[in-house]
Amino acid sequence: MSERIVPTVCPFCGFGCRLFVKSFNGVPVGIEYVRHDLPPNYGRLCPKGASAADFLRHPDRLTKPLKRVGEGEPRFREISWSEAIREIVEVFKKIRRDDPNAAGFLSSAKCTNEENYLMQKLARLFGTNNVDHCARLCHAPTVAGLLQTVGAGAQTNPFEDILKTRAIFVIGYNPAESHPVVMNYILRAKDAGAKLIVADPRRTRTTWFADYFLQFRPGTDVALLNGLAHVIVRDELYDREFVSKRTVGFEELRQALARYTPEYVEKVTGVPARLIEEVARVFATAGRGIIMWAMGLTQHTTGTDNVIAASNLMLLCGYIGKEGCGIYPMRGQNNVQGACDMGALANLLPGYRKVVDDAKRREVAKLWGVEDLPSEPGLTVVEMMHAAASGKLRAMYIMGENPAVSDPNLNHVYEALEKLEFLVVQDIFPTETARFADIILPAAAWAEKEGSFTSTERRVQWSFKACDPPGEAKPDWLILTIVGKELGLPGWREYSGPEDVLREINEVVPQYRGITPERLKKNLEGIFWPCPSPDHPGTKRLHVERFPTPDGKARLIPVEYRPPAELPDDEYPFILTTCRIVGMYHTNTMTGRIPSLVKRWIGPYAEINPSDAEKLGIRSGDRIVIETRRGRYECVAKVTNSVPPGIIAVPWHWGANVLTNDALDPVSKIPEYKVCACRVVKKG
Ligand SMILES: Nc1nc2c(c(=O)[nH]1)N[C@H]1C(S)=C(S)[C@@H](COP(=O)(O)OP(=O)(O)OC[C@H]3O[C@@H](n4cnc5c(=O)[nH]c(N)nc54)[C@H](O)[C@@H]3O)O[C@H]1N2
Ligand SMILES: Nc1nc2c(c(=O)[nH]1)N[C@H]1C(S)=C(S)[C@@H](COP(=O)(O)OP(=O)(O)OC[C@H]3O[C@@H](n4cnc5c(=O)[nH]c(N)nc54)[C@H](O)[C@@H]3O)O[C@H]1N2
Ligand code: SF4
Ligand SMILES: [Mo]
Repeated sequence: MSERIVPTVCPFCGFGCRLFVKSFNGVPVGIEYVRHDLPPNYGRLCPKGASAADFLRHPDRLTKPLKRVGEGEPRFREISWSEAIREIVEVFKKIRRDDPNAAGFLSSAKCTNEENYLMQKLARLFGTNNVDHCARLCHAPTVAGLLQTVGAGAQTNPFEDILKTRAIFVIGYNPAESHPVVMNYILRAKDAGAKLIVADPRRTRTTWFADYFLQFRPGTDVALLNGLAHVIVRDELYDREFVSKRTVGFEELRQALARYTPEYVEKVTGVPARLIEEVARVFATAGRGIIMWAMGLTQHTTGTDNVIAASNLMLLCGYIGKEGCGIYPMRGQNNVQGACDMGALANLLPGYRKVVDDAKRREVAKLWGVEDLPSEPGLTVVEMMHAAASGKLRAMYIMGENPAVSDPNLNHVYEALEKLEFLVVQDIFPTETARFADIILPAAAWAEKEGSFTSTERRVQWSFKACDPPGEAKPDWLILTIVGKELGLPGWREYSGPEDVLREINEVVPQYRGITPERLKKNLEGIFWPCPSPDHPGTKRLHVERFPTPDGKARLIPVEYRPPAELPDDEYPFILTTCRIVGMYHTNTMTGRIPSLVKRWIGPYAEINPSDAEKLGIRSGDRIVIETRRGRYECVAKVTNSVPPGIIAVPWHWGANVLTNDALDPVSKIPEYKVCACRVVKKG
C-alpha cells in the first residue's frame, strides 16, 4: 500500500498553479494543499484546479485505441495499439508520397513542452509546416503585434511585479473568471494603493473592483487606446526620456493620434470624453504601470492593430523594462506559452525562428540531422478547416484539441471534418471532434505522465507523474515517438522519455538552453526563460536594457480604428460576444465531467439587457433561440444589467460557436469570436 503526494502543474489555465496530487497505489485520490510558500500560487487554487483530479478516473476516459466501423452515425470498435499505429502509418505514408502538404497536424496547449516539440518536429520531418494549435485562436495577434513593436510576444514581467505597481490597466480581460489567482494579486495591489482601470463592454466581476470602468462598444479598442494616447501626448504626460532613448517613430505616431480627440473617441466608443481624459492622466502619471489583456483585445479582425495600440500606450508611458511595470498578455491554456516556444506554429520553428528565414531554418534542420525543412509557411488552424472543406487537405492528426467545439462557424467545421479522408484524434475523452475520427488514440492526462509546462509569466515548471493512466492510455510523447519511428521519417530519433526530449530542446531552443531536466526537477519554483546557460538563474524581466530588435529600440507604430467584420443591421440587430466563466473550461471535456463544477455552473445561457428583454418579451429562465448568418443556438435567457443594451453575451463552453464568425485578422489569422451580428427570439 503506498500513498503519495506529488507536485504537478494545473491542467487548466496558463497561470500555472502548482497542484499536489495525492494517489493511493497509483490511483488518484484528490488535490492536496500543502505548500503555502511556493510561487506562483502560494497554495491558492480556483475551483477548477481544486477539483482537477476528479476527471482522471471518469468512466468516459478513453482506455483503448478505437477504429471507426461503418458509415454515417459513428460507431467504433476497440483495436490494439499495433493495429492502430499500422493504420495511421499506412495512410500517412501514402499522403507523404503524394504531397506532404495534404496533411495537417494540430498540436496541443494542454500537452507538455516535450510533446509539443515532438509534434511540430514530426510535422516538419513529414514535410509540411501545416502544424498549428489553439494559440492561433488566442494570442496570435499578441505575438504578431508585439514582434513588430517591442520585438517579442511574451509577458514582460513576473506576477510579483503586480504587487509593486501603482496602476493596473485591464482591457478585454476578466481575471475574476478566467484567472482567479491573478485577481488575487490585483486585489492585493489595490490594497497597497494601486489604481485599477478596467475596459470591457460588459460589467464583469473584475469591473466590480475597478476604480475606473470604461464600458465601451465591442470592437472599438483601437479608438479607445488611441484616445488615451492622444491625451497623453497632447498634455505632455509621456515619458520623454524613455521615448527619445528607447523608441523610434514618435513623430509619425503623434500625427496619427491627432484626430483621436476625446470627443471623437466618445462618439466611436461610447466612453465619456472626460473619463478618457481622467484615465489617461491617472495611468500616465502613476509612475509605475501595468497593462493586462486577453481575448477581449485579441479576438478581432483588428486583433494585431489592437495589440499595437496597447503597446504604443505602454511605450509612451515608459512602462516597459522596469520593476512594477510591464506588458501582461495573459496566456490562456496551461501550456500555450510553451507550445509557441516549441514552434507548434505554422509560421515559426522552435525558438521563434521564422520558417521563411533560410539561415534560421537550416540551423534547425542541421540540429535534426537533415539538409533542409519545408520553407513555405503552413496552414493555420482555421485555414486547415477551410482546406479540408475544399478537399485540399486530405488527412489530419489532432492531438489535444477539440475544434468541433472551439473553432468558429462550427457548421462549416463539421463539413470540413466530414470531408477528410482520414482523421486521427488523440485525446483523453471521446470529444465532439473524435466523432469524426477514423482512429481515436487514448492519451494519458497531465497527472499520469511527466514533463515541463511553461506558464504565462515564462515560468517553466516540471510536472511529476502522480498516478497511472487508465487502461491502455499512453503519454502523448510516447505515442508520437512511436508514430514518428514507424513512419520512418528521416532525422527522427527514438526518445527514452520526456527528459531525453527536453535535453534536445535545450540544444534547439535558445531560450531554454539552461533549463535542464535536472534543474527543473530539483527546483519546484521553476525557471524563467530566457535562460541561456545551466548556471543562469533565468530572466524575470524582459527589455531592461534594450529591445530584441535590430537597433535595440522599440517601435511606435500608428494604427487606425476599423470596425469589426460584421455589424448589426435590421435583420440581425444585436452584437453577439462570447466569454468565459470561472467554473467551466473551454469545450468542457474536463470541467463538464467534474460533478462539483457542473452542479454550480449551469448552462447553456445567454446574457441580455433588461430593456432588450422587455422589448422581446423575454424573462430570465425563458428558452431562447439565437441566430446568426451561420447557425442557430438554443439556450436559457439570463436578464442582467451586466450587458448593455444591444449586446448578447454567451459563455461559449456549451457549443455557441455554431454562431460565431470565421472572418480572420489578416495579419495574425485569428477569427473574430468577440463580435458578430445576431438576432434573438423567444422559443414559443
Ligand atoms: N474558467 C476559465 N478560465 C479560463 C479559460 C476558460 O475557458 N475557463 N480559458 C483560458 C484561456 S485559453 C484564455 S485565452 C483566457 C481568456 O481569458 P479572458 O480574455 O479573460 O476571457 P473572455 O471571457 O473570453 O474575454 C475577456 C473579456 O473580453 C470582453 N470583451 C468582449 N468584446 C470585447 C471588445 O471588443 N473589446 C474588449 N476590450 N473586450 C471585449 C468580454 O466581455 C470579456 O469580459 O482564459 C483562460 N482561463
Ligand atoms: N466562441 C469562442 N470560441 C473560442 C474562444 C472564445 O473566446 N470564444 N476562445 C478560443 C481560445 S482562446 C482557445 S485557447 C481555444 C481552445 O480550444 P481547444 O484547445 O480546442 O479547447 P479545449 O477544450 O481546451 O481542448 C483541449 C482538448 O485536449 C484534451 N486533453 C486534455 N489533456 C490532454 C492530454 O494530456 N493529452 C491529450 N492528447 N489531450 C488532452 C481535452 O480533453 C480537450 O479535448 O478555443 C477558442 N474558441
Ligand atoms: S487559477 Fe488557473 S492554474 Fe490556478 S487552479 Fe485555477 S485553473 Fe488552475
Ligand atoms: Mo486561449
